[in-house]
Amino acid sequence: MRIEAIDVIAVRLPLRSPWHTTAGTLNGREVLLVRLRSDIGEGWGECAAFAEPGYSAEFVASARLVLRDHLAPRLLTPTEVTSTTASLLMAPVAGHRMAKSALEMAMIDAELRAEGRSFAESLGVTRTHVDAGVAIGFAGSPAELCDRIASYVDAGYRRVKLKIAPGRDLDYISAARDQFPALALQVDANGAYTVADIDHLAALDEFALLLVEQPFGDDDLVGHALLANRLRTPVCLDEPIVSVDTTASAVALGACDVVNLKAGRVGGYVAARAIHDWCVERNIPLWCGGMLETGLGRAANVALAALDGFTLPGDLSASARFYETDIVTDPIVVEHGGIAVPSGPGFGVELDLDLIERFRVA
Ligand code: NPG
Repeated sequence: MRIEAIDVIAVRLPLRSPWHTTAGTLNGREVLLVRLRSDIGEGWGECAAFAEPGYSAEFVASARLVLRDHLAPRLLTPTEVTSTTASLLMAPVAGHRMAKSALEMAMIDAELRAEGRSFAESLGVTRTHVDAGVAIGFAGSPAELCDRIASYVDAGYRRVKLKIAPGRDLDYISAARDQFPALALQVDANGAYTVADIDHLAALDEFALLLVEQPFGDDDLVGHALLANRLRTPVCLDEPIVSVDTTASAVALGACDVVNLKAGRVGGYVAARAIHDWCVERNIPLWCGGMLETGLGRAANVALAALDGFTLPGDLSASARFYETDIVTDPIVVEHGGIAVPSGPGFGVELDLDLIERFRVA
């Protein structure tokens, strides 16, 4: 394709309820969209970065800047570019994987729309549905947590992920496991612990958890390896997994039993596919992580998660999990505990331009 225009649009969607994480409390989700126009048609991408650099060093303003001044110029050339060559053209720019992912995503959407093919078809997936999994932020008490889990179990979710941190862990998990003995349950610490907490975290083995996600900081692979040697519960990494090489290092060190794969974090869906294939060859279980995406990012994640290597339910929930109003014309819904893999061209969702204008902040 020959790209003619790249628009970067920031929208702010109100959250249905405050989202409490170790990085703070969110009442709205500011998200950056990339609208690409080319000689083969239009495509849309979504950037996973949040307004604040809490979860990652990238944030909305940094992504806008790097897209405008460093990434878009490299692709706005008179020569042909494709989604598979985009990462090479953007490679001279260090980091900014979430920004790169959004631009590459818009190119994938445009290419597939022009071909009349769905993203799922281009991935070669055969599954028509994926299991719905929900992430629950910190609750005020174990009883409140159990009420919220009950509402999601009633809604059909097959897997629940709980946020934990020192002082907000064992009693909450214990209450959840007592009330839901058969529920697929996992915990995510977002790096809130250190290796000094290994003896405390050994208690996680009492709860038959699917995994414990990112208990320690992003770069403490040795700490995660020590914990993995101590626990029966699989250790899952999120932030440190940014490429095939970092996945291989983490696995070689014994720091990673399970991979949380997020296309935005690894630089795009092309890189995500490569990590998926690497993990499949080595029987490393995968699941698709979430970043409170709009229906656009959710649709792309659902198709990705339909690949055979995604053996565990992901953070794949309905648009209504976080948003009263989603910016796609057909919000993502959970039915019978699953989400249908989009079959339309591109990512299979249509953006509602009126809603984008209504929620646009930049
Ligand atoms: O279901 O989209 C979702 C949210 C899943 O908990 C989720 N994401 O650490 O993976 C994470 C976590 C997150 C939340 C990351 C907020 C960044 C900010």
